[in-house]
Amino acid sequence: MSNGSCRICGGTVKETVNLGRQPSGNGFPLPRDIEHEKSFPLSAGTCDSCTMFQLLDDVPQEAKYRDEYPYHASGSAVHRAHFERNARRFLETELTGPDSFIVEIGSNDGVMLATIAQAGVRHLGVEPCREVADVARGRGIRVLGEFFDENTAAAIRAEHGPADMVFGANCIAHIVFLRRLLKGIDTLLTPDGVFVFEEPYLGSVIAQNAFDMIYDEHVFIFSVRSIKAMAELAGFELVNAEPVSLHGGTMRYTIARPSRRTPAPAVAEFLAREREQRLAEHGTIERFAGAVRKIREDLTGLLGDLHAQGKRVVGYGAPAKVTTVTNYCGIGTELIPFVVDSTPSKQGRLVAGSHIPVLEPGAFAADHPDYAVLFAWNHAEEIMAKEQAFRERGGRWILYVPDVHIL
Ligand code: JHZ
Ligand code: ZN
Repeated sequence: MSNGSCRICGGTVKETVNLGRQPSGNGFPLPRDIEHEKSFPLSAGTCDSCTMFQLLDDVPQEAKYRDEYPYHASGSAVHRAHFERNARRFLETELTGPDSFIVEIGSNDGVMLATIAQAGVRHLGVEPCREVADVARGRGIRVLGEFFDENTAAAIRAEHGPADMVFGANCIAHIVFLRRLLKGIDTLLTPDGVFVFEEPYLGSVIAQNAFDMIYDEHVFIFSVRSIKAMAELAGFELVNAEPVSLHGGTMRYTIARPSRRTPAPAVAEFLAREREQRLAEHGTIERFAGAVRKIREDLTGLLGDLHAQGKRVVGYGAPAKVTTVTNYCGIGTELIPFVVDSTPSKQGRLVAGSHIPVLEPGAFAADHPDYAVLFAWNHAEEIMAKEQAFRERGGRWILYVPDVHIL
């Protein structure tokens, strides 16, 4: 175990969870490209000073956010409905002026901005991954194909004027140079503007032993306490924290310039709850690391037993999480011959590192296996509703969070 330096405050980050060497979570290489696959150390811990949970090592940004970045945020009906609700709320609260302007960092395929664009409100997505950005453009959304930092922010302000609101979902915690991003927010926001972002919540990750939320893209996993510290270091104030049910537990944070907004009671409430849960303490993360080792033992034990009994087991969903789980547990095609996923850009590719093929969901429906490991466990309801025939024919789901169990 080794220590690192906090990307937010310069404090000491103590390595507490070590998931070994891993490829990039959303790598999904083509079979012909696996010989060029790279791997990186994947370990994490919290900062002694500001409490930010973070990875110890960096994976180069360009290795992760390529033109053909495979994740499409519109791939789930539940997610589409959620982001449309977000957009409607923003239109009713922050974007009510005659010429309001919203910028979204990491706008992906336009899942949120589509509603803003339809309402005719000025907007700009900032998205470096070309294929998803093109999908958004095809929906009538303006997108700048860049990474967001203080320079991009200055260029956007020069061209479009200040933004009433900046939004980001499932991407702010990806940004190694978060302090530069916050400088950009400072450059871009109007005096009363807000930066709203929703990201996987450390409290939920720990409560559910969701170790598969740890992969190269998730440089940080935020808590209310660490975001409050980060906001203050950057000259902002945390004014709201709202839980969101996506991705197994997400928190939506609102930060504003100091004394411009009255902080919602939820901020103090979550801070108190995190203190009670000892979320910032190394001991808590050490217990989590122990639970994760037990999940590995139980899952490989169960899959090994089923294999010995001649049962057919496949995987359902190819989220980035499948990369962490299969590589950490050493699960390959001998135990899981394939996984299915509805995202066309992942089909025909392999899970990075473990090289399990990703097929289209028809491969599951055509010949139901005895068991399916639900790697997209955060979409359990939507997927189980869609795949009722599997259960009806006696198929069983295997889940591995918060512990290994069969449904
Ligand atoms: P899903 C994403 O991670 C992406 P991932 C990102 N890296 C991030 O930060 C986190 O979220 C928070 C498929 N699926 O949403 C679609 C079906 O096959 O859990 C997806 O490939 N059938 C930005 O990758 C995958 O499952 C279905 O019916 O962990 C789910 O990926 C449904 C609903 C989904 O995100
Ligand atoms: Zn720190």
